[in-house]
Amino acid sequence: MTFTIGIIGKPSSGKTTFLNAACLTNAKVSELPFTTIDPNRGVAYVKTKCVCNDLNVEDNPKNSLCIDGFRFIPINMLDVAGLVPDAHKGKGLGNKFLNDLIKADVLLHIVDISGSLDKSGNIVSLGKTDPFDDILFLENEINLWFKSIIEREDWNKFTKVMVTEKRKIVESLYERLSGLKINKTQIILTLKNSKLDNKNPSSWTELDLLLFSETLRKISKPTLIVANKIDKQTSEKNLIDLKKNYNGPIIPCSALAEHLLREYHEKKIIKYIPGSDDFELINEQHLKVNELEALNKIKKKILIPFNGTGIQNVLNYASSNIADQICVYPVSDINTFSDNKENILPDAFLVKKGTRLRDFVRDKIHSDLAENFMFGIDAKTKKRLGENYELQDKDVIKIVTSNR
Ligand SMILES: Nc1nc2c(ncn2[C@@H]2O[C@H](COP(=O)(O)OP(=O)(O)OP(=O)(O)O)[C@@H](O)[C@H]2O)c(=O)[nH]1
Ligand SMILES: [Mg+2]
Repeated sequence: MTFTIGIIGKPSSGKTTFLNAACLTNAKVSELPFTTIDPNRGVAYVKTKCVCNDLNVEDNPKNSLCIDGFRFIPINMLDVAGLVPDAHKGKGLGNKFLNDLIKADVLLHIVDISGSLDKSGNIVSLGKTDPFDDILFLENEINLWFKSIIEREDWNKFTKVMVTEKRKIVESLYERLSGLKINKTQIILTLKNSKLDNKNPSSWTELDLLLFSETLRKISKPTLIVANKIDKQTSEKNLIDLKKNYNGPIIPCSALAEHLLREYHEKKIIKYIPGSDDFELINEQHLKVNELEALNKIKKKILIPFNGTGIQNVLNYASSNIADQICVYPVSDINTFSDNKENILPDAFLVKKGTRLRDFVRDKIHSDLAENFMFGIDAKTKKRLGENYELQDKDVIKIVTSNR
C-alpha cells in the first residue's frame, strides 16, 4: 500500500494550497472558510539521497524519479475540509469527513502561524489569534473522532461479552478497529502506555476511554505541526512563541511560495528542484517586472532565511522522522543493479523501519512471490539474507524465489 499523508487543520489555514504546492494540482483555493468540502487527492514525492552515486551507476527509474542524485518517491496526499471546535457535536461541517483519513499513515496539521484567522477561519487582524490554541482544539477534536470510532453505538454490548483473558482483549479490540490501519502491536502499546492493560474494558470509565483514544491516536496517526504562511509579517515571532509552548517538531513553510516556484519551473522560466534553497532564472525575458520582484522577494525572505519553502522538508520529515520510513531498492541482477529489462535501479519503495524481508516481499513486491520466496541477496555485499532480515535504509536487494 502506498504511503499516505493526510492534511488537517482549521478552515483557511492553507491545507489545499499545501496540497496543490506539493502535488502541482489545481484544487480550489480561496480565502473563504470551507472552500474544500469533498476531499482533494494528489501525488507528492519524498526526496531521499539516491544510491546511484554510491554505486557509481546511471539509473533509469520506473516507479520514481532521480534528479541530480536525489530519488523522488511518490506518496499519496489527501486534503479534507476544515475542522472547527465542537466539530464532534456537528459544528462547521462536523467531523464525519475525517473518515476519509482513516487510511493515512501520518497527519500534517497545517497551522496559520501568522495568527490571522478566527476559530472558524474568518480573516481577523494580523497576529490577533494564538496558533497554539489551534493545536489544542484540533488535537481534542481528533481524539474525540477516535473515541467515536472505538465507542460506536454498542460499546457496552461489545465489552460485556468480552473474554477477560488479555490476549483475547487485544484480539477483540483489533477486530473492532480493523478499518483504522492499526496493528496488534499498536493496540498492545496503547493499552500499556495508557495503563489500561490490567483493566477489563467493561469497567473502563469515560476518562479511560478518552485516554485510550488519545494514546491510540498518537501511536497510529502521528502528527506533524506545519507552521504555514511563514511569509507573513507576524509569523516569525509567533513561531518562536509556539516553539516555547509546544513540545514537538514544528516545520515552518510557505505553501504559496512553493506553488509559485513549481509553476514557474513547469513553465520553464526558472529551474527549481523542490526542497532546494535557491532557483535559477533560465527564461527571465518571459517575466513581467512585478513577477521578477515577487521571485526575488521569495528568495530573500523565504528561501535564504528558512533554507527553502519548507514544503519538501515537511514531506521528508513526516516520512522519515514521524513515520519512520526507509527506502529500499529491489533489483533482479546483483551485478548491474537492474531489473530483467535492463533498467538500472528501477524501483524505490518506502517501508517502515523494522520491516522484515518476508513482509516486504508480501506487501510491496507481490503477494504471489511471497509464496515462492526463498531468500534475498544484498546486491552491495552479495550476502544472502534470510526471511527475518530487518531491512535497512538504501538496501539494494534481489528476491530469490523457488521458480526464480
Ligand atoms: N500568505 C500566504 N497565504 C497562504 C499560504 N497558504 C495559503 N494561503 C492563502 O490562504 C487562503 C486559504 O487557502 P486554502 O488553501 O483554500 O485553505 P484551506 O485550509 O484549504 O481552507 P478550507 O478548504 O476552506 O478549509 C488562500 O487565500 C490562500 O492563498 C501561504 O503560505 N502564505
Ligand atoms: Mg481547502
